[in-house]
Amino acid sequence: MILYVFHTPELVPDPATTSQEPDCAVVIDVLRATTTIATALSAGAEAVQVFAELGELEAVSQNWPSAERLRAGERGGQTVAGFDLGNSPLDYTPARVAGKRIFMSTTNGTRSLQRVQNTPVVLTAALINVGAVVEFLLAQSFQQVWLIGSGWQGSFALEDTVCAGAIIHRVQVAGQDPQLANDEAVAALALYQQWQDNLLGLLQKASHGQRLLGLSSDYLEDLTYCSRLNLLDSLPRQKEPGVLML
Ligand code: 3SL
Repeated sequence: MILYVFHTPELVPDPATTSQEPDCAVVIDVLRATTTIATALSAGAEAVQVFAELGELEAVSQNWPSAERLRAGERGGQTVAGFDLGNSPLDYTPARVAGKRIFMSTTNGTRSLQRVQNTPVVLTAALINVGAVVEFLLAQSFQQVWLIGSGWQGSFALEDTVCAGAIIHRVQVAGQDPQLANDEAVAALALYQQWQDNLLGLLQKASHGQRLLGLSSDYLEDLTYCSRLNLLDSLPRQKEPGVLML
């Protein structure tokens, strides 16, 4: 398996100008979109449908029965006014989301998903579901897999890179010897090896962790949850462009 890591969606090669194509894209936004997606689906949400733009989300979600939908919106770490939910994974309880379609837009994570939505297989990963992601990757015979961080508005994010490193580490521990095809993949593995025993400490140091804690110290609960390795056996997978299901 050839593994590439891209720190942000902007660094992903443009399908229109490259012949390079992965068999599988794994989108990562540990703080917090992909942690929330894994949690929502594990809590029984019917699907999570993602949008880069809030206007498009509002238009498409109108066509869904109102009792069976929830609108989730985050900008700058805060819930979008008038939406049912923000992006705290802790709000996605079975009582709230079971049977519902979640129409979601976040600052960075949903943009990353949109960037690779034409890849044959698209998964989402967070620290809480790395085991399920790696189990799936090992069971397939993918030639080339891209691990894509969401970053923050075009910049590198420690938490997404450490998750990419955790995936690479698990693939190696399982006895596979993946080819680490770019420097980012080597660096991601090194970051994970350095921080694997203190993932919460890394999330607290990360600029987006700091941003969230600056909004409210209550977000420490979110960071703690997002740092828990392999908590859920949940594998969100794109079933049609922009629609993730188990
Ligand atoms: O950028 C994103 O997509 C979000 O996950 C950011 S936040 O953690 O909800 O602030």
